[in-house]
Amino acid sequence: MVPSTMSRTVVLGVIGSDAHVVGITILEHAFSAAGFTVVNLGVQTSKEEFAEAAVEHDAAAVLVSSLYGHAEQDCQGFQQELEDAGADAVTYIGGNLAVGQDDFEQTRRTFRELGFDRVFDSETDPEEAIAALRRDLTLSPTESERATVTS
Ligand code: B12
Repeated sequence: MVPSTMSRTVVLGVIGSDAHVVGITILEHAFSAAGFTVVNLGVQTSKEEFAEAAVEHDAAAVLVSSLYGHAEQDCQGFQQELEDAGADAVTYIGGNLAVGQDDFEQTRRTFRELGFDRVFDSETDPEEAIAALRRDLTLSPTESERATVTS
């Protein structure tokens, strides 16, 4: 979904009972340095908290992180939650999204079916996600970002 406003706010958090904090800390710094306003909800964030924050901050994007292998269960109904709250945001998910993650294309399909606009693996450079978001929000990419989007 492409948001109607030109907000540059992104809501970021780790979903479910997951306590891995390092990845979102890096993402917070990278998106802030790229000119986005980042609302970092931290670890162990519920679907409801993502939805409430997206509405409260008029977020252009919601970035969900999951490392511990339970993302598929944690994200059931995620898009519905955002919709019910009235959020209008691009949604990305990234991290270690499945146990083992042998076939990432299958993992990507699973999360696309759950409604996420883009799905990133744990090897993703934050710059790639930033370049993708600039494209999705039709913000001008920097020169070095132009060729980096593969997700
Ligand atoms: C440190 C660590 C821990 C620490 C976490 C400390 C903390 N508070 O952060 C502790 C010891 C607590 C821990 C616990 C557990 N862990 Co742990 N942990 C790790 C470890 C070694 C490093 C994670 C890390 O910090 N990486 C560094 C950061 C920079 O990278 P990152 O997190 O991957 O994030 C980057 C990318 O993934 C990506 N990214 C992440 N999210 C998003 C989102 C978007 C939108 C985008 C675009 C990109 C993106 O960008 C980030 C920045 O570059 C990994 C193994 C590994 N090498 O990844 C296992 C790992 C994640 N843990 C794992 C497991 C299983 C657990 C436990 C369940 C173990 C247990 N049985 O108790 C528990 C879960 C506890 C909980 N409730 O969360 C597994 C997950 C397996 C899976 N998914 O298949 C891993 C992969 C280890 C393994 N090989 O088995 N863990």
